[in-house]
Amino acid sequence: MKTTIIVTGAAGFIGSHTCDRLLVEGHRVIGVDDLSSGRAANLEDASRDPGFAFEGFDLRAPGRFSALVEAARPAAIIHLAGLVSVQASIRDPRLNFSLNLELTHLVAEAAREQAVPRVVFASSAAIYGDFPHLPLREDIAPQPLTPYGAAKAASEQLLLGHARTYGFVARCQRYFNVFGPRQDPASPYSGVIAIFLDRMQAARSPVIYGDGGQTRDFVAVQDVARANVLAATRPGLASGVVNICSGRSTRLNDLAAALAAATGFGGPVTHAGAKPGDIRHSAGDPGRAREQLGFACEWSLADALAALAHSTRPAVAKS
Ligand code: UD2
Repeated sequence: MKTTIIVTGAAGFIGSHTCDRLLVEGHRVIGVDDLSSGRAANLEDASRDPGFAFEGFDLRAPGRFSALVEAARPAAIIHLAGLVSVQASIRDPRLNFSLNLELTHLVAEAAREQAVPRVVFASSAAIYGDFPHLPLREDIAPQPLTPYGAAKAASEQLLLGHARTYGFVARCQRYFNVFGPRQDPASPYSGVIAIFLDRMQAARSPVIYGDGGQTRDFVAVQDVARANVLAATRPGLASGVVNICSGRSTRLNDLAAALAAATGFGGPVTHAGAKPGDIRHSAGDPGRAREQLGFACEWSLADALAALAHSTRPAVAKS
């Protein structure tokens, strides 16, 4: 059934792909974003679709979000707005509290007041901290190591509690290492794939922190967007928490080699000291998302990297 869905953080990396996917499936989409970190250019495709409307305001503006939800009567809110940088949450825990917990409460309240049937939330593998036994399963008790992870864990509980008390469905999506088109490589804290790709396309050596033996579970943003749409629209879902991951572990050294192959980069890879606090291994168990959402990744890492390298215009070589 085609419905109206509100997406917060619509102009962000995951948000814009989620809007695109909803529109492809024929839903009406209202994207909300204050453009503080999201970019209007990310919504170029969506904006050409008559089913898309954009609302540019800060979710904390008094009464604005609630009024929008009241007018739109959405079948679901997909709440993706937040502070995306783990390092920024350590530098500024107050900002993290406001953007990664207060906003969640505001969205939960709007869902309660306007009887929205479903809320989908952008949670993170960061809630697991450095749990040593892999793959990571959803029933592990959260042990976040940063304000970012703690706010994500608290937001999950806040939403699930509101959902139980007031009778809506809350779906918490624990994203692993998401990558793909529109991920901004400019910040030193952006995803490793965006950074490596940017450097290799400018004929600059990527820098691997540590020995490169650390592993991550990389998931393509197009798959994440599809998982968000399933969480928002699949009939009969109860509240729950799922990993959004591939279930595959990739060593950083292998990632660098695969990206070199995809870009034709022939230069050396540089190594630097390991990042303090860097998690050694991370891999999620994708089983529960398969059971509950009918979700499995469609993109292999190799195909997604090749498509990404192909679609990204090489940057002008930097000195
Ligand atoms: C990811 C998430 C973060 C949080 C965390 C939870 C991203 C971008 N970040 O952090 O939001 O959920 O997981 O555990 O998905 N690296 C290099 N060279 C570089 C950049 C990175 O070697 O130029 C290494 C880095 O030290 C790490 C790996 O690449 O070992 C992945 O780094 P990342 O920043 O992409 O993501 P991660 O796992 O630290």
